[in-house]
Amino acid sequence: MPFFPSCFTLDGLENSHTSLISALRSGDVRALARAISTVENRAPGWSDLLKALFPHTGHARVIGLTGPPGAGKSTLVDQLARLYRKDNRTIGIIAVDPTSPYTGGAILGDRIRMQEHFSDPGIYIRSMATRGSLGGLARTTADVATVLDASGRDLIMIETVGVGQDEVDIVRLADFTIVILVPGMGDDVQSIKAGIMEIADIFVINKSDREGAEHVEKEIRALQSLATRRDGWTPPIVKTVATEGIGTKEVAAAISAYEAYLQKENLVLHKSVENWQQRLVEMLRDSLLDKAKAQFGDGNLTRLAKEVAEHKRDPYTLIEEIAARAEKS
Ligand SMILES: Nc1nc2c(ncn2[C@@H]2O[C@H](COP(=O)(O)OP(=O)(O)O)[C@@H](O)[C@H]2O)c(=O)[nH]1
Ligand SMILES: [Mg+2]
Repeated sequence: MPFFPSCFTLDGLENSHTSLISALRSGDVRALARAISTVENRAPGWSDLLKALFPHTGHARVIGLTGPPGAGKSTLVDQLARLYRKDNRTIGIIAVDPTSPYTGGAILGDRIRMQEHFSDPGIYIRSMATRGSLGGLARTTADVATVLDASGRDLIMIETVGVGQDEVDIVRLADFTIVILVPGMGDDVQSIKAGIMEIADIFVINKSDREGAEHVEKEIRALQSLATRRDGWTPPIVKTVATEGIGTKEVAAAISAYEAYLQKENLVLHKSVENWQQRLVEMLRDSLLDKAKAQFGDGNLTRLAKEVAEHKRDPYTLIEEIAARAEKS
C-alpha cells in the first residue's frame, strides 16, 4: 500500500510528513521502513521528505564494503554488527546486490544468516532493489542512507558487489570504504576493477584460513607502492576469517584509526566536501534528465532516435533544443 493515499491534500502530505518524521526519529522501525520505501520508490512526497530529514542528518558514520561475490562481505558485516552492538551502537545495513535482491541466493543467505538480529531493534537490515532503480542506484542508496542517518542510527554499513561503476559510485559516497579480497584469486587482484582498488581506505583479506592470503597481501602492497594517496593515508591490510569472527576487532580498529587520522589531519570536512561534490553532480544530472525526459517521453525518444539513425536530423542540434526546453521548464 502506498504510504500517501491519493486523497491526501498537500497539507495532509505535510502533516503526514511531520508525524512520519517524529515517529522515525523516536526509533519506530515501521516508520523507518515506510520512509525508506517512499524514498527508494520515489513515491509522492519523496523529495520533500528528504528535505525535511536532511537537518537531522550528519551523525551517522557510513561504511561501504565491497568485493567479489562470495568473498564473505555479508559474513563480515554480520560480525561487525555484532561487535558494534556490544558497544550499544545502533546500526543500519543496506545490502545492494545486482542478483535479484528479494529472491536471489545471496540475499536469501544474508537473510537467514542475519535473522538472529531481527529481534534486535538496534539493527535494521534493508535489501535494495537494484534493477529499475528510479533515481540511479548510487543516488538512491545514498538517499536511503540519509533516511537511516536521520533516524538516529550510529553506523550504516552498505554492502555492494564490487563489479561495476554503480558499485564504485556507491562506496565512494561512504565515509570509510573497505575492499574485501580473498586468497585463491590468482593474480586477480589486478583484475579487480582498478577503480575499486583506488577507493579502498582499508583492505580486508577474508578467508585467511585458506592458502594464499600472504600472496594477496604482497600483491596489494605492490600496487600500493606504485602510488601514494592524496590524503597521505596508507590503507592497512587486515586478514580475517569472518566465519570465525577472527580479525573483526582489527577491522573495527582500522576503521577507528582511519577516522582518527582524518580528524588529526583536518580532513573530515574535506572528504565530506569531495563526496558532496560528486553527489551534487549526480543529483543535478538526474534532475535535468528528468525534466528533459518529461518533455520527450519514451515514445518520443524512439521516434527521435529513428530520425537521427535515418539521418533526417542532426543529433547535435536536437540535443541543444532538448536542453534549452528543459531549462525553461
Ligand atoms: N572458509 C571461509 N569461508 C568463509 C569465510 N567468510 C565467509 N565464508 C563463507 O563464504 C560464503 C560466502 O559468504 P558471504 O558472506 O555470503 O559472501 P558475500 O557474497 O561476499 O556476501 C559463505 O558460505 C560463508 O560461510 C571465511 O573467512 N573463511
Ligand atoms: Mg552478501
